[in-house]
Amino acid sequence: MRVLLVLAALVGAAGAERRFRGDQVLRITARDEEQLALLKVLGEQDELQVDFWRHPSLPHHPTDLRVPFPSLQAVKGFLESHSFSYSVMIEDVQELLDEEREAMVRTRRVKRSSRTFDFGSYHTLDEIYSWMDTLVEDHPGLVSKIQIGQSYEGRALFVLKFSTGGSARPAAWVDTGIHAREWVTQATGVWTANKIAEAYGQDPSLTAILDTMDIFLEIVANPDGFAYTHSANRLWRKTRSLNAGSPCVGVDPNRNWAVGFGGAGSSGDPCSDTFHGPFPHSEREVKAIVDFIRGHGNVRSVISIHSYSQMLLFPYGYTTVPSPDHQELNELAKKAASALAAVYGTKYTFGSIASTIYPAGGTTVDWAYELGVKYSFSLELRDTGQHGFLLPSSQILPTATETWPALLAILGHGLERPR
Ligand code: 0X9
Ligand code: ZN
Repeated sequence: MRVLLVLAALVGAAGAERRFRGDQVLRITARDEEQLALLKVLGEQDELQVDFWRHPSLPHHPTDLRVPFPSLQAVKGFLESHSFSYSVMIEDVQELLDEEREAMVRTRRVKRSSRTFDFGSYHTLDEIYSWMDTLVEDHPGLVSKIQIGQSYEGRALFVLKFSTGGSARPAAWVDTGIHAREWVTQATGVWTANKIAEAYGQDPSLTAILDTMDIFLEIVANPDGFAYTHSANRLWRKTRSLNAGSPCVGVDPNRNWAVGFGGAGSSGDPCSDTFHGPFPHSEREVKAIVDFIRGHGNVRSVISIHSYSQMLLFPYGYTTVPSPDHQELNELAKKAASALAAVYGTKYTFGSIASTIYPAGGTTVDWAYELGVKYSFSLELRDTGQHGFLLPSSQILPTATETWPALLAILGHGLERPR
């Protein structure tokens, strides 16, 4: 009975929430450039309202596309008439959303006190922000919270600082959740923050890292978008800034950086999910990170965490030309990916962004690399598309656990080498 009441209250409160009943995610494989071009055209048909979960890249690489129920017939007809090969990855998006919501309701019911936190379930922004305070209280000599700015809608942009002292130490920057809907990343950020706090003095590699450098971790890099995924549209990706002259909201915070801005894989259309924004660093959420990293002056590695696809990526994203450090970054990525695979056998591919996933101008890691942060990496966490952005919460702990040794490999490497 109580479960029913809680559910009814939630459904009632979520009156404005967007539903995805009957929407499907299709996996499409283009066999040549001509078919790739057709997929891009499909994405530009405003009336179809399709949503790329994985953008078209190269022939024989998969493209994942969420198709709203009312557009299914038209899209499938289009694919069949051009003899594409495709399969249905997710039969009904709403079913996964319902399961996710029920799991969150169940966790709330068993939650015993404000000091217990379930790392294996998804949480709201308020829950994450208040958990951050308890982490700081529990580890006062190691963890502090700083505010690096404010979001478009006025939310605080909080960063956890892990430091064992010293002055002007080199640092590592890690962000999760810059794309709002990539929920396993914020959850991994929370788990990782807790792990850092608990592993110091216990785990020799983390201890060596923190004895020499500080770690800055921004768990919810896009709080407006994240709040919106909870209240209105679970599949929201962008920021929530208003666009002058357009009814469409938001900028893609992973196309808004100054390097390769406006180039390949980004869009000038405010209605697009890859809209680069009116000018570089137009988004407060992006500008805050830019100012912080520049102001710090001694950031050695940047790790920007996304989902999904199981990839470990490095510059460049804006061009397929290899970066001057390609060889070293590739070696390090290989080492990190095998450390990750050693935990549960999860396979990650690695390489430059442009040649591994697809060209993308204006991304975080290209900007950081061009600033002089040699060890700039981006992860795409689980899975490879079975659930995509709607990864069941039962996979949070294994995802975070296997990612940890990969993070240590990258952070430890940055440590050993002079700039
Ligand atoms: O399109 C993107 O921004 C990334 N894929 S995602 O599904 N997370 O949106 C790919 C771009 C390069 N990857 C990263 N920088 N992580
Ligand atoms: Zn992303």
